[in-house]
Amino acid sequence: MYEPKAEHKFTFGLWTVSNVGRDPFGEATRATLPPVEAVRLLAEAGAWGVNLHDNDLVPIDASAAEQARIVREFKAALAETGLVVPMATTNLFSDPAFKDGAFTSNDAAVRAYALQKTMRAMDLGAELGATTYVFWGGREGVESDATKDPREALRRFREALNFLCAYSQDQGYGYRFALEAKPNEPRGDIYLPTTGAMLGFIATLDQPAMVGVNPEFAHESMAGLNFVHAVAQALDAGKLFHIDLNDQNGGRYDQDFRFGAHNYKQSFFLVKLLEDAGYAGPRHFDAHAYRTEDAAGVKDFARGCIRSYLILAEKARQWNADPEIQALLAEINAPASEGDLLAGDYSRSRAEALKAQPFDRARLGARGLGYERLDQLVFDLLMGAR
Ligand code: GLT
Ligand code: MN
Ligand code: MN
Repeated sequence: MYEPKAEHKFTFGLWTVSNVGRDPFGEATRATLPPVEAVRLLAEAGAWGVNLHDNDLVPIDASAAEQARIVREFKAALAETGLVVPMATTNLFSDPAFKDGAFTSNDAAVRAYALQKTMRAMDLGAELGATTYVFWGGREGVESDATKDPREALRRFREALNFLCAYSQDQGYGYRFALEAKPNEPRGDIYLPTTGAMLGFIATLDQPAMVGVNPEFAHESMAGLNFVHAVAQALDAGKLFHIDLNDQNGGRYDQDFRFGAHNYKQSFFLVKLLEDAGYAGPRHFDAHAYRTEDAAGVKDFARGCIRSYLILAEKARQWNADPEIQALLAEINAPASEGDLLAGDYSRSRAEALKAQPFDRARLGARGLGYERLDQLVFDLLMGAR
């Protein structure tokens, strides 16, 4: 019943299952998992694809010959397992060269290097078959606004994206770009901190149609925002090009927990939103196993992400088929005679009619809406009491 299928497009970042459990206070608790082994682990866990940063696969200082060998071996593992690479991205945050940002750095040499590194990583992604290219500007920010002009930073970021859109077209790669927001960490403040901010920024680019968003559950939650609403806005704008599924307990450090680990209710409404909307893109898990886990625990983690999604998708189907729930929803949305006043486009006569319409304000305010009963049914459904 909870078997993943190709149509679900479950993917993981190479960096997720390869996470070694290092944190700011402690060293690695797991051995490095070579990319080829990560691919095998993901195939066993039921994934459809694997996504990567350039340096998840090819070390930053690899020679051309080393890169060729690594890519050859990786492709062999893909062929052996049937996994695909639908998304690629650039590591523009680990190397000390990017300590003050990549595309928004004050140093023109760093900005130029970031463009070069991204073009090369786009070449690599295209070679592996990727069609989505993610931009997470982890270092694009500041600790102090004394150090960078925020309007200049936006201008630099825009110029870089415009250049790279043109590069993708010039090479015939057919990439769609997906911008990923995060409010902070590793910078004190990261520019364009929310999905909504990204959506506003996209409209200022040379080729907005090529660019959408990659919202992440943990990142929106760190900002205290409702992730389901952020994803809904992206869907409404036709801009949900990719999604980073994971979990997060409130406004803390970026926890990147296993999908479904913490916010059962939000996760349910997120899955219901994606399923009801017919979202057809990859369902990408950008999470990692607890630092307590060994290799077997990492596999449990990966399986858990997929299983939780499938269970919640089944719950969403149950919700849509439940007569009591659907009757309540029908009641909430029942057409009232006043609804006619809202039908159709603006006209002067419609405006006049609406202005003249009497409303029983006290009755509107006094009416109970039955949301307690409905919301309890969410709990009952999720806890298996239905
Ligand atoms: C990094 C970050 C993620 C981004 C990845 C893409 S890298 O792990 O925490 O949220 O999606 O660059
Ligand atoms: Mn992410
Ligand atoms: Mn994260």
